[in-house]
Amino acid sequence: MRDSPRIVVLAGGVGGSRFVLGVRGALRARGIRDTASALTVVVNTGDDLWLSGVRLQPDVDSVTYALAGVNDTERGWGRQGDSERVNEELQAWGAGWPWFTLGDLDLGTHIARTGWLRDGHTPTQVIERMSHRWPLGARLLPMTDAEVDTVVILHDGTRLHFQEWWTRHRATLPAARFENLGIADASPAPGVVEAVAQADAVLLAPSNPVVSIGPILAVPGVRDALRATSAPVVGVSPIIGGRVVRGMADACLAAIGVETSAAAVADLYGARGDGGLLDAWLLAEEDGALAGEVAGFGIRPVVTPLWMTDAARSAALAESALIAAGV
Ligand code: FO1
Repeated sequence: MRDSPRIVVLAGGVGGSRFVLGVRGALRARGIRDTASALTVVVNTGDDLWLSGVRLQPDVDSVTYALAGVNDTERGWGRQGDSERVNEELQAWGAGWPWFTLGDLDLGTHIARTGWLRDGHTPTQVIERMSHRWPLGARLLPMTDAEVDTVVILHDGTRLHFQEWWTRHRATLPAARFENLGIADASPAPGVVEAVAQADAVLLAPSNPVVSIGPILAVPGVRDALRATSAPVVGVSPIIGGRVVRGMADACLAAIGVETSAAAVADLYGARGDGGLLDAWLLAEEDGALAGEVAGFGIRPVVTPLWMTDAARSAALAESALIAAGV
């Protein structure tokens, strides 16, 4: 293996951002300075949307802001210390969504992105351009350059944009299923398949398995790339002690008929030896009793602390994932 391992992380949302920070921290702790060459993050873009004329990429921005150290750590989204003057004006005009806040600094990001997209740049090129502003220490790739926004279909057939279901209704309307518009015709963004093929380890962040990791895996070609890579694929459970750590992943799991349990999510991803993806699965000490069940699926269980309550714990978790992957 090379001195500096090549790590690919599939990520989205707050859990994904914290984990990516942890991986960068673990690589730095190993003395790797050029973490941007070692760490590629494939980010979910299924949460993206058009609102008030601008393109939002919530998960791309969450990962970018977290790596740059400018994220709002309390809310979990947007910029630290942001104001909402433009948002108040938009509300006064009746533009946008009254339940969805666009911070002033955050809007700067959306306006810059939209301008470059309108100029003809692809999302991959825009993210590359945006990653020059701060030393992120990672290469960020969108899962696809296609727009594949998530739609939630309720039991009565009502269709809502994922962000309306998530932020307005706090995922309380029982969902029948999720659909990523046009995903069957999408292809992985340039560099995604190559990064997975050349990786020494592929890590699935403890992100929402249904609406964060699910859309990445649903881009035609991504699942095949994961199954074909010689790198071990290691996942981290987003469930601790039978509960979601943050967010409303339980509502998403319920919609697809999966129990909110660390073992059930491992089974959802499946064992590599059995047509699935995982070689190993990190589960919390609180869920240690499920290790036998996970092993029974043909996935190697690794019981380890999963709480990412600070940078040191996130880095320790990432280090455990790297060790589980044999790097
Ligand atoms: N989440 C909210 O709960 N309320 C909001 O008003 C809100 C605004 C928002 C603006 C930009 C952005 O990038 C994310 C924003 N989020 C907001 C977070 C987002 O809805 C979700 O948490 C993620 O998409 C799920 O990962």
